[in-house]
Order: sequence, then C-alpha cells, then structure tokens
Amino acid sequence: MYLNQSDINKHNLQYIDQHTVGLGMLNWKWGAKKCEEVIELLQNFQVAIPSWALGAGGTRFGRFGIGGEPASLEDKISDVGLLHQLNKASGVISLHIPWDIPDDPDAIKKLAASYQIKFDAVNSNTFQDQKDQAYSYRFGSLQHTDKRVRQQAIQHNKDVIQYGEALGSQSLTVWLADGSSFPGQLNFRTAFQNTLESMHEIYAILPAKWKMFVEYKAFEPNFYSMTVGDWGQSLLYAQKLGNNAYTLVDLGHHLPNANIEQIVSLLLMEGKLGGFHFNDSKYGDDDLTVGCINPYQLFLIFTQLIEGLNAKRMNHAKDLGWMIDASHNIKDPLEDLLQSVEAIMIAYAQALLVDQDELKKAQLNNDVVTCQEILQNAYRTDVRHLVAEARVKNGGVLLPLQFYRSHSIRQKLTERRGYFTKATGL
Ligand code: LRH
Ligand code: MN
Repeated sequence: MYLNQSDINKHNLQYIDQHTVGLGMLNWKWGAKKCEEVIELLQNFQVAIPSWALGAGGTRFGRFGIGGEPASLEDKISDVGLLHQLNKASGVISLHIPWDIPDDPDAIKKLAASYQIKFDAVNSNTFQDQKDQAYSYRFGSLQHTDKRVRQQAIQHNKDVIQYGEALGSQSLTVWLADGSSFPGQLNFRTAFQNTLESMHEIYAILPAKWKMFVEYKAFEPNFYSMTVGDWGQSLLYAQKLGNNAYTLVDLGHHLPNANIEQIVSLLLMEGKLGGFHFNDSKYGDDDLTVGCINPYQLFLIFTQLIEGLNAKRMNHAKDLGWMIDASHNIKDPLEDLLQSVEAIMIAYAQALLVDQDELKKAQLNNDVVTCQEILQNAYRTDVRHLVAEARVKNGGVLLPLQFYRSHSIRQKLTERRGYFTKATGL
C-alpha cells in the first residue's frame, strides 16, 4: 500500500507543537550538538523486517487469524513498504526460503525498489521437510549421520544463496534445528564435525563480499542438545570456517539470565559478531515484541555495541546485520513490528547518550555508583522525540501507530485481501 504524502503532512502538523516542545527539552538537557549527532545516526539506522513475521503466527496450541494477511511475496513487500513509509527505518526485508521463493526476481526487485526496500540476509530452512523432498530432516540436516541427507541440506543452502544473489542480498543466515532430544541419541563430536564439514561446502561457494551468519539456539525443537547451542559453539564454527563467517545473536536463544550484553561485547572484540535477531522473551524463544519484557537489557546491549563498534571504528548502520525475528500470536503483526522498530531506535538513542569517556574513567576508578548513574541517566531519558525527529527528517510519520490506526489500515488491507488470507512463515 502506498500512502499519500498529504495525509502524512496533515498528521505531522497535528502533533508538531508537542513534538517541538519535547525536542526543545532534550536540546536543553543534552545540548543541541549531542542531539543532532544522535538524530543523524538514527536517520541512517535501518532494521530489517522478517518476511516470516507479517502474518499471525500461532503456537502448537492454536492460531488466531488477523484479516488482510499478505498471501504472496508481493503483498509482503508491500507491507514492509508500508512500515517503511511510516517509520523510514524499515527499508530492508529478510527473506526465508522456501517460504518466500521469488519466482520472478527482477519483478520482485522492481516492486521492492518502488518502496525503497532492499534485501538483507536470506535464511535457509532445513528444519522442515518439503513435500517433494527425498530425505527427511527428522534427525537433523547438516549434522545428519547419512551423507545423502547432508548433501541435500547443503544443496538447499546453495539454492538459497542463488535466490539471494538474484535479489541483491549479501548474506546467508544458517539456523539449524539439528541436535538431540534424548541422552545417548547423538555423538556430539561427530555431529559437530559433520556440521562443520557441511558448512565448509556452503562457505566455499559464498559469492564475493557475502557473509555467512551462524545462528545459535539453546533449545527447541530439540530438547537435550542443539548442535549450534550457544555463542561458544557458533564462534567455533565461524572461526573454523573463515573470515566471512560470523555468529548471529537471536535475543531469545539463550538460557535464562544469560548476560547477552557480555556475549555481544566479546564477539565484537573477536570481530565475529555478524548481526542480530531482535525480539524479547520472559521464558523461552517467545519471539515477543522487542523491548516489551526487558527494555533495560536491550539498552545495555546497545551500550556494549556502541562501545565495541567505536573501539573498532565500525560503521553502526552498515557493519552489522540488524534484523527483527518475531512471531505474532495476538497482536496485529504490523503494529507489533512498528513497536519493535521503535523500541530498537529508543534503545540505540539512549545508549548514544551514555558518556562513554566518563564511564571509562569511573570504571578505571572502580567508582561503581557513578558507573550506574551514567548508564541510568541515559536510560531514564525519554528519547522518543529524538527518534521521531529522525523519522520526520527522513520524510516519515511523527506517530506511526496513531497514523496506522487513525487511517484504518488493517481494515483497508482486510477489505482488499479478505479475512482468511494466511501468510507463509511462523
Ligand atoms: C529459530 C529462528 C531462526 C529462524 C526461525 C524463523 O528459532 O530464530 O532465526 O529461521 O526462527
Ligand atoms: Mn532467529
């Protein structure tokens, strides 16, 4: 759906006064120069939308349709285009194969370009059996004891790279459901070596400038061991594969109370942090709205990211893969994604307000109280007007959620697509 600029201008005029006052307060508290710096970094920051999270997902206990779901890749790109027109921070889509095979890549690229949408990492899927598949992935894919199954999974990843190349993507994300659910079921060393050998075959055909992201997960759908089960294992694969292999951190893939910001800091230090799947969770891989359960953790992660990226003189917006990975059971997927992108931009803006030099001084003096004060002074700042200003400067909407609701966009999508359309994905 293409929005009218006049509707956007009318909406922004409605809220501009309170926005100007809010921005003025922040300029007064943090200084106009600092605020300008933060706004410029926010304007360059884009978060990739997962193609598999544009419909109502569901759990094994059931699924509740939402109406107007995108039933084709074209509709999915149109929905990401809609999000990007609203927040000007969602100009990238991450596809999952075979859920989103681009039958006509040129037409898909043309449609995406009409929404200023680019293609981020492509994701392979060797965790589900496709109907025309020769061998089952019941007992794994790249780890499988049967070389024919491994070869089938390797070929799938090669096909996914080809689709990505046709669309202008430059990275492959490999998440494996491989592992075991019962003690004794698996020889861990053999499973690791089979998986590494298989990944080497995929890595060997990576196009120039491409990155390979190895995504780890502590459990599910296997519940005794996962063959890429934590950051250490993922790092081991990435180091053994080569310079273009990196780890991918999905926030929901850790055991309870894991210190994710420390993991991020060390992976960045090693030059092996490739990117993120942002979401939030209270228990397992709940794939909830970013920042809805633990926004302080998200802030702490961004604080470590900025410290590490600056230490390596890396480009915040370009040098890591910023992607959302969520699944929507009760919320409107587009509203959920608008909230998630907003939460990421807020955490990034708050972390940019942290005076890293003052923090380093206090750390060197073991002045623990001041360390906390420096962090929480930034975290307790309402930066939403900085995020909104970056959005408006990019030609977006001051309050995307208000605009989405006041223009009855879900109703319009349902009238256009019907109530029972179902999007592929989770
Ligand atoms: C696995 C995962 C992975 C995707 C899938 C949709 O839990 O996070 O990133 O392939 O979700
Ligand atoms: Mn993920």
